[in-house]
Amino acid sequence: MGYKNNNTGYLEGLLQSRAVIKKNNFAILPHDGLVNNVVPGFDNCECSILGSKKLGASFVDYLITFKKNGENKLGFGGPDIETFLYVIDGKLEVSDGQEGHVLTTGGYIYLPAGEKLYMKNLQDEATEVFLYKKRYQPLEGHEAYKVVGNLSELTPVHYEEMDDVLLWDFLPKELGFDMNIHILSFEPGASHGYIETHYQEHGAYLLSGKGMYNLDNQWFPVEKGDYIFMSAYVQQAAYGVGRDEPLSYIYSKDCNRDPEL
Ligand code: UGY
Ligand code: MN
Repeated sequence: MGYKNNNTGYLEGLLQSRAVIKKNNFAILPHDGLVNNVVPGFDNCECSILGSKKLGASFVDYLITFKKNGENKLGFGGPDIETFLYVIDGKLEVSDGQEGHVLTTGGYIYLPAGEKLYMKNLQDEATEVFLYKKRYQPLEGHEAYKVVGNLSELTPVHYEEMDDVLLWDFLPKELGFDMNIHILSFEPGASHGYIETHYQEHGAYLLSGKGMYNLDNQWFPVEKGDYIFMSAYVQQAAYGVGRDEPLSYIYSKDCNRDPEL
């Protein structure tokens, strides 16, 4: 059920949800519970706000569906806001106001603070994207810059020497960047090597498969379409448990900065 599946109206059974919300700790937002939000600038779009300050995140994540003629002509971002967009499915024109790029499924763009992101659906069918924004933390002597590409052009590495876990990094490993976006992919049966506890936060959108996710030392079933917020220090690890496709998710992680006092 849920508006994202065009499956609204009364259920046969009782209302129920897998959502778990522990503000400032972790949250699981299943696809079925997402609602449509009006976000100024997004025309002919369905917008679901995922991680945000109200959940305890220092960034905002969105799932945006650009319908036919869906666009953002106002520009997304601002003077000190960096942005990242990943095309989950579809075809989209993106621009920094100077130069346009056509992104197809797997396409992505990062714009540094001060550059606004303009978007336009290029097909009659819907285009679905994962969108991110964060206040940029500058570092003297270093700068971030525009990055555009497609997942298919990136070479993954085996995550922490595990054959059946792949990791893709989307942004350069340079000090100008205060965050990175990654995809982690676990073959069925694969897992993290240990339960992580770290300073950095994550917002993760599950692109495929099924898994069991440990958050704050409790295990939860998760699947494609779920969103997970992991705050600083929360215990986190996953097993891929699907039968036929890997558990994979796109996620953000802050980096390259000394914590403030
Ligand atoms: O990069 C990470 O911290 C990543 N391994 N975390 C996670 O998957 N929850
Ligand atoms: Mn982590």
